[in-house]
Amino acid sequence: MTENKKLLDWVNEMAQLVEPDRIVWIDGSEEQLDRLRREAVEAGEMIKLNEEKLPGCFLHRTKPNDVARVEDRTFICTPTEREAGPTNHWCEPSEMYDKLYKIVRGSYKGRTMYVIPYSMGPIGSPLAKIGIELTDTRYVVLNMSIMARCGQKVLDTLGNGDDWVHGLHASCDVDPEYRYICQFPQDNTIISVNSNYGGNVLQGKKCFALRIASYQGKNEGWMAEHMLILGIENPKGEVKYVAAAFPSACGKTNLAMLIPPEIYKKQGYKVWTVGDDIAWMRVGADGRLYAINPENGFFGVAPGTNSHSNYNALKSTGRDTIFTNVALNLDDNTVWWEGLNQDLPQHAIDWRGNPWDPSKFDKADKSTCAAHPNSRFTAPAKNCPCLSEEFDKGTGVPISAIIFGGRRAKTAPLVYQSRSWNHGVFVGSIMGSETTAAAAGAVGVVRRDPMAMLPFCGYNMAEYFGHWIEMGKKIPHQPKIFNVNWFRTDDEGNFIWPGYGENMRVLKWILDRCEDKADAVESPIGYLPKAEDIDLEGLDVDRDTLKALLDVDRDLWREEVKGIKEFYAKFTYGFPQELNDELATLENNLK
Ligand code: GTP
Ligand code: SPV
Ligand code: MN
Repeated sequence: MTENKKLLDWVNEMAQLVEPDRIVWIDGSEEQLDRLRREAVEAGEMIKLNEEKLPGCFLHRTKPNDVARVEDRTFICTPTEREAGPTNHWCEPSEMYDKLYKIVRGSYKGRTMYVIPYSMGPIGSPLAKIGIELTDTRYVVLNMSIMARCGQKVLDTLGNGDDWVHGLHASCDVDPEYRYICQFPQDNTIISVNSNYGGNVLQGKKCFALRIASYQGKNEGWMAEHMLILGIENPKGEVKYVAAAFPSACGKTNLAMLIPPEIYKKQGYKVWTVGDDIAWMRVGADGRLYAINPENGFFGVAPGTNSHSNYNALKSTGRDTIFTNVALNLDDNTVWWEGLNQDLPQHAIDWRGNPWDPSKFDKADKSTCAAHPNSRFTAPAKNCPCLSEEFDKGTGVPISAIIFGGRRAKTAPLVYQSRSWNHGVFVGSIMGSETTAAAAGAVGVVRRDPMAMLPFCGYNMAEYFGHWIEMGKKIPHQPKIFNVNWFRTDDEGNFIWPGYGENMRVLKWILDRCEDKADAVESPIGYLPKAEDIDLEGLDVDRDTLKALLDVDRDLWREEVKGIKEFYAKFTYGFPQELNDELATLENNLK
């Protein structure tokens, strides 16, 4: 399939290490994928679902100990600890290679090595980059084939080049004690072992497109971000694009596929999805910031997805989709998860593979759920009814606004705008959010997650902040930077803002601000909308509630400043003075 000597040598070298019985190169053909699907079903790795209702769809269950990313076992391996920085786990590369090689040595015995050539970004796009992942797991091959462009065409594009990310995945015994997700940015190398969960082993996604790519972006003058990209078409047919960074399981997929409320639909507004998780952004010849989505599919959170909350996501999962850790509805051999509908399946198998008793289901107790809270679907992007025409072009879309956001029960208002690029970088750097089931560990604890990149920045985060500041200087027509919070709660803990499609009302204000069409009021934290400038027509939210959603509580923000100082104190080397200045301004504004 290739005559690339460096590539062939590397595959051989790795094969000698892991000792597979055979090597299979993934060519990207439907025949080959179909054979792998059949084998996976025969081996009990996947369950074929109802062909009439869910054509081409399969269910897979991971081991119960392997259902989310493992941040405490994720390492950035650089010669010095300083390069990885205070927010990453670090290990010296040769030490980690030794450790990993011991774990994987001979681990493919009796198994097949699959060689997956993949492109992040449309093949041949000047913004795309190539990776080769070696894996012993059909599930990884089949997921990668949805999430990235894979096969012979990628090898043809690579030719005899040597610019590709080297990836080795070994499932070993899926033993959490020996689970490691390691990035070696200087070597363009990723090794993940003892896991089969998406974010750990679909290496094109978080390992490459964020951790390795963020490092490449810093060196090459571009940005790799944990951001959705969406286009909003106005009644005149003009499309403006925004990119938004929310932490894991905080609403990127939902916002990316939003359906505008009736009042906007009537006027002719439309929303187009470019990406739901990752954006690669570069300054274009016209001085604007251009973004591509390097992925080719959606690895989305299943629970809560339904025809009302996210019709387009649900539609995207209607065919050729792999479901992971959702429930199996035995009545019609389809899938179910909490929030899909109100009809609890009467005969179902839960995500662990055990019979599920609907009478014991208690919404408040996650252990009674049929689907795991971080169960996911892997769906081809081309299934999405609102996929942007720009998706496959690879030239990127110009970004008018960058939006940060997280889950904050109280502090952050529904929306505010930064006063400048540097202030916007500050707003991104102080992002806090309540943790979710997307990563192993406690759920619902507020933690700092700057730019939603805490688990994904492949180098020292202080330098990453510096890179943001530097990028601002290189973008003649900078996007405006905003912060949103869909998750404010009342005293009973209920969300005040209806969210989902209604978020369009906030996006509208954001776009109006970008075009100088909407007013704002100054506050200690930045510009806030006037309550009358957010359209509430057709919504069961009154002006007073909206005012409460926009309220900036000075006492809470003074507490917030303390938290930010504590967080900033972690950083010494490379921390930009601009952010300390912004912090001083905020503190001063709150006096
Ligand atoms: P990753 O794939 O982990 O990076 O997550 P994501 O940011 O794409 O998250 P996603 O859109 O899948 O949302 C995850 C959770 O947030 C689901 O439980 C949604 O129901 C919930 N959610 C999304 N948008 C809103 C909103 O506007 N309001 C509220 N209250 N919940 C929302
Ligand atoms: C996230 O956790 O941010 C995800 C899912 O998008 S995973 O690919 O598992 O990282
Ligand atoms: Mn994500």
